[in-house]
Amino acid sequence: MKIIAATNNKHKLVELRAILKQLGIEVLSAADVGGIPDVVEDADTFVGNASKKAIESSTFLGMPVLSDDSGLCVDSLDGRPGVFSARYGGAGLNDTDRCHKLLGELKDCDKRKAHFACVIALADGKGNFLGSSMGKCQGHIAENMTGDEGFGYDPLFIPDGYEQSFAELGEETKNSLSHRKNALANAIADGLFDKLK
Ligand code: ITT
Repeated sequence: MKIIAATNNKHKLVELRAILKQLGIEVLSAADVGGIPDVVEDADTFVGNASKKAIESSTFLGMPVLSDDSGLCVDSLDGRPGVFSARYGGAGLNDTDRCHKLLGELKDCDKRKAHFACVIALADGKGNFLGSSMGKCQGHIAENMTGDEGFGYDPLFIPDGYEQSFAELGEETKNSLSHRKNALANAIADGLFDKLK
């Protein structure tokens, strides 16, 4: 089976491809099909944004599409940056700037519990929204950035059961336990991909 990932984030694409390859699903990029227009992510939930991205992109392409809306939720910040993870601190910041901003907000704070969340949504390109599934990965925010793999907040996030950040643990370990892996596993268990057959 082939499906297009409606994402402009090349790191997500690499992870989605690696995880779904093991399940026999080939992931095409937006570039592979000539590009897709940007979707305005103005919903206030991961489900809302993921659904919007899947519906608008599949309608534009007339092809089956998978979308991913994800972010980092920090308990002591009432779940921030959450759905605003990609825009935390405003436009013009890069991933490293955003990590520093988060470390600044958590300065002297010993309550560092956090989780990554990911919602995978599917639409069939024939006007049907096929549903969405969420996955989470629990952990905590490190005192400093470590590691150089991955993207986004990976240098700060230490998953439960480990002592290294996602950026230190690397792709294979991250993809075996991440929020994205769990969301895809749930989407498969929920039968979303079966609706495309
Ligand atoms: P698309 O909407 O085009 O898919 P995006 O990067 O804008 O790309 P989101 O709106 O879902 O995607 O924002 C997700 C942000 O959350 C992402 O830019 C990272 O800052 C963070 N994030 C999500 N998953 C992550 C992961 O696995 N590791 C590190 N940071 C992650």
